[in-house]
Amino acid sequence: MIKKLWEKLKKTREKFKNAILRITKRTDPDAISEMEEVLIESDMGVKTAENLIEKLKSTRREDYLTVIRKSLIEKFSVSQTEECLPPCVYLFVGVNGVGKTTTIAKLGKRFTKMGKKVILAACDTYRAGAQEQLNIWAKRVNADIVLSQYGADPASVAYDAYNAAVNRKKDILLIDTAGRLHTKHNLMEEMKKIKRVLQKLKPDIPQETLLVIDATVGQNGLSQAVEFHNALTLTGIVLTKLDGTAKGGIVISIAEALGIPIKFIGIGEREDDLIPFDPYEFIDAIIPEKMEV
Ligand SMILES: Nc1nc2c(ncn2[C@@H]2O[C@H](COP(=O)(O)OP(=O)(O)OP(=O)(O)O)[C@@H](O)[C@H]2O)c(=O)[nH]1
Ligand SMILES: [Mg+2]
Repeated sequence: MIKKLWEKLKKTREKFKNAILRITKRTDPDAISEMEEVLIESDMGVKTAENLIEKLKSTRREDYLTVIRKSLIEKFSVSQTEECLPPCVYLFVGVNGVGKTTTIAKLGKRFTKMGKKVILAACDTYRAGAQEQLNIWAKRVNADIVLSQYGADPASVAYDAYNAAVNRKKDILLIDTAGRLHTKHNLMEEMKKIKRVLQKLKPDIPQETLLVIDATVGQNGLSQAVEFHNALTLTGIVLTKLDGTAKGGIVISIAEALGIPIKFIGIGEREDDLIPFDPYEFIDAIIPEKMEV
């Protein structure tokens, strides 16, 4: 797993590596401002980059790497996975195309491999093909599914799915939702309604409300996170498409700005390309202790 993370985060790592190696070897005053630029470009956020640079100004060059790694790791809040009485409900939200449905498939596979009984709820009744897409994944990852008609009320599909999960004695219910409606306002209202309806069934569900963000959009992901968090009180973030981007620093930006734990990261399109987020592993993969390696 860690080897895979290392491979997939190559682009972000290369970016940091070039900057850090450059700056540690130079003594001219421009080196540090160049470093700041690279940190900002990696999408870790202007504030984080500035704070880090301030720290570096009073740090010996040979200690740069240690200081950078330590300060970044400190940004992450630790996520505790609480035990829940089955069926545990995960609601996935996010704008269109970020990877919600794929993440559900990947997570479904993780859980079925752990011996859990998984059921999916196809609450995207909006986008053409969404029902069929989730149905194909359900078969592939060995999960049960509750499908619906296009145009149906997603909240009532979620309601039915929870009841099905209880009746069929499932351990985990993963709820897929639409990414685009006529307006952003409609999307938020629809997500809030799903949550309200579930909470009427049982006040402590969904146990997880996870926002899926596409890492390649960089700082835009941060504004999405703020908006969704205000509307839905998120419990975590899934950051997808970290493979193929040098913008891996967005993880740090989000963790710092919102204090919401990053729960999983997506590093590819296949079923196994989802990893539970571990701040230490992540920092090791983007800013390793030994840069020359
Ligand atoms: N490279 C890469 N591609 C991903 C990852 N996760 C999802 N994708 C791809 O992103 C595209 C969109 O994924 P979906 O899961 O359909 O996204 P969605 O959020 O459900 O989209 P809507 O239902 O239209 O809102 C697909 O082509 C996926 O294969 C990832 O971690 N890495
Ligand atoms: Mg989808």
